[in-house]
Order: sequence, then C-alpha cells, then structure tokens
Amino acid sequence: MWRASVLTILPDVFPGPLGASLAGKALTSGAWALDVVDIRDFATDRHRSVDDTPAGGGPGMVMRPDVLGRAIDAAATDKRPRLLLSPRGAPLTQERVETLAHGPGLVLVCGRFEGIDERVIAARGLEEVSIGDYVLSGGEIAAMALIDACVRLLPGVMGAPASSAEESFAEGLLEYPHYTRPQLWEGRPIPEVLLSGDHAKIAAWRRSEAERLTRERRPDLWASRPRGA
Ligand code: JFB
Repeated sequence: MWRASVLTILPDVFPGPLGASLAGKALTSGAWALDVVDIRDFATDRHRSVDDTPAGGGPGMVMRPDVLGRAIDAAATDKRPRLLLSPRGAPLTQERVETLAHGPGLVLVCGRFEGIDERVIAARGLEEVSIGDYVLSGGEIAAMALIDACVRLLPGVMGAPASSAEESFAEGLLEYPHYTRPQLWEGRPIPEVLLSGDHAKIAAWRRSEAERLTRERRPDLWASRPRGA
C-alpha cells in the first residue's frame, strides 16, 4: 500500500485536510496509509530539545542532526524516497508527483525554525523539494500539499480516472472555463456553444479557450508545452 510517513514536531496538525473529502475516505478505507512521527520522541534530554543555536552565530535556531537522524532511522527502513520540504528544494512538478504516486510512497521530513543541520541531509540521503517560490514557516503545509497531489492520483481514490485538469496539465495547458446552471446568473449567460449539443464544436471551443488562457496567463507554460511526438 502507498504510505506517507511524516516526521514533524507538530504531529497534531495531521491528517488535517487530508482527513476530509475523498482522500480522507480513501485513508479510512485503507487505500493509502499515513504515519505521523513526532520528532520530539527522539530527543533524549529532560526538555526534549529538537533545536539548538546556529554554529557561527546568527538569528534563529537549527534542527539538531542527532534527534532528526534517530527519527528518520526509526521511520524509514524501506526504499521509499526521503524528501525534505525546503524553500531551496527543486520545484515540485505534476510530472514528479505522478512519478511519486506510482512508487511505494514517501518519507517526508518537515523542518521548522531556520532549517535543519546540513549534515543530516547528506547522511540520510534527503532530497530537497519545494512547493513554490514563497516562504512558509515550516514544512508541514508543504508536506500536506505534496501528499494531497499524490493521493488523488492513486487508483480508486478519485471518481473519474482522468479529470479535465489532468488532461489539460498533461498537455501543458491550463483548464478551460467551467459553467453550470442556472443558465443566466446575475445577467451573465453560459457561452452559447456549450448549450448547442454539438460535442465536436464544444471540444474545439474548450481547446481554444485552454490555449488562450495559457498564452495570456502562463507564457512560460505555453512556450514549453509538449508537442505531439
Ligand atoms: C519548508 C520552512 C524557513 C528557511 C526556512 C522549514 N515552498 C516552500 N516555502 N517554504 C517552505 C517550502 C517548502 N517546501 C519551507 C520547510 C521549512 C519553509 N522553514 C522556514 C524560512 C526561510 N528560510 C522551516
């Protein structure tokens, strides 16, 4: 079974939103598993310290390698990828998410403070990944985002196997606009083509809207979109 093991000093925040909706039902029904490991359980001193002052001085605190090393050793004895959520990591992509969802699961290390001691990254083979170019206060929310992105791809977790969003993204396009009833809302109609019943015409309209939105909003995606073999 696909398993996510999350190492954190905030174990109470899990499963959080991962316990709701379809991902939560799939968790309850055993389609995937979540282990939450409290890093503090691997501290040895009276105060259960997990951090210390930075070598060389400077602001903030750094997560200790000894405590984190023991936590990783206890949580991860198998071959799952070990990822460290970090603002300096490689940006996460849908392609990477698909690869991770097809594997055995994940071991996710959530840091806090200014970061973690560099030596534990090397010694435990942690790969740094980022969920985007903005700064969070810790790895937990990033870990939830990554797990959510993977779990929704597991067989049987979501209803339909390929949503329009997936198909669009696979083609390097943003999604076309969606509408539902009422047909007229606050003076705004649904585009007439969608009411025509002409499925070829509807598909062509959606395609051209997806292309227009991608050109306008994400010239970066548009420039590098996959072109058929
Ligand atoms: C992840 C984190 C911090 C260093 C650390 C642990 N996309 C992302 N932005 N921020 C994070 C992230 C991911 N993934 C992230 C883990 C930690 C941020 N911090 C706070 C702030 C600045 N520099 C500690």
